[in-house]
Amino acid sequence: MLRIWGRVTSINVQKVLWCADELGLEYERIDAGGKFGRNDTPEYLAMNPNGLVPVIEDGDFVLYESNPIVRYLAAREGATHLWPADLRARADVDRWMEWQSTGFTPAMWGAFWQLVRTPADKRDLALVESSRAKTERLAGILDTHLASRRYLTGDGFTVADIVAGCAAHRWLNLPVERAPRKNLERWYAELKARPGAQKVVSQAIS
Ligand SMILES: N[C@@H](CCC(=O)N[C@@H](CS)C(=O)NCC(=O)O)C(=O)O
Repeated sequence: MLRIWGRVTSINVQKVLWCADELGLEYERIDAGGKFGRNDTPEYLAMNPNGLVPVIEDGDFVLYESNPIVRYLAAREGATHLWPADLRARADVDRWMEWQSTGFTPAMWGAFWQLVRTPADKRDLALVESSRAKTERLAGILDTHLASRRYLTGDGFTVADIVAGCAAHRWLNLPVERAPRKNLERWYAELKARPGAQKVVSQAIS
């Protein structure tokens, strides 16, 4: 059976769980990372020398990096509705996955770390504000993009919506001021209603 290593509170583990649930996969999940530790043992580092979660084991195949894991699982199941076979459609999905992992999530990291993981008397509020402002700009891009599309790449839900949806869940639940974003909020509400999203959207950000 597919084995997924990682705590459910990790945004990168959440992507994998959401994808596996969309695909109706059976899996065993093992808590690792954060308060569970385990990700610094020699056994774990042999699977992922970065010591980060998630990692999957699919038989003797081991893979780390959440977005490639999500693509691997969709391809393994032949789920071309989630990760298209068509070259250009797939490039569009990949582009939004990259945008999530190199832009949207890193932008909100400072605000997240300070407001969720740092005691109130030790917070760097300038860092919160610069992170908030950077993320607001990107949320504006997402909102404009979603004005003319149901999902990130058009009419169909794809793995791009899964990974950006995990990031949106974090952003929309951070205790910061946000401009109203009607299209982004409509899209997030639709994602939130999906059975596959429940493990993610039921998590308070932590
Ligand atoms: N690029 C990696 C990043 C993985 C990552 O940063 N994971 C974090 C949790 S979101 C982690 O393992 N942190 C250490 C810990 O949880 O102990 C991916 O997408 O899988």
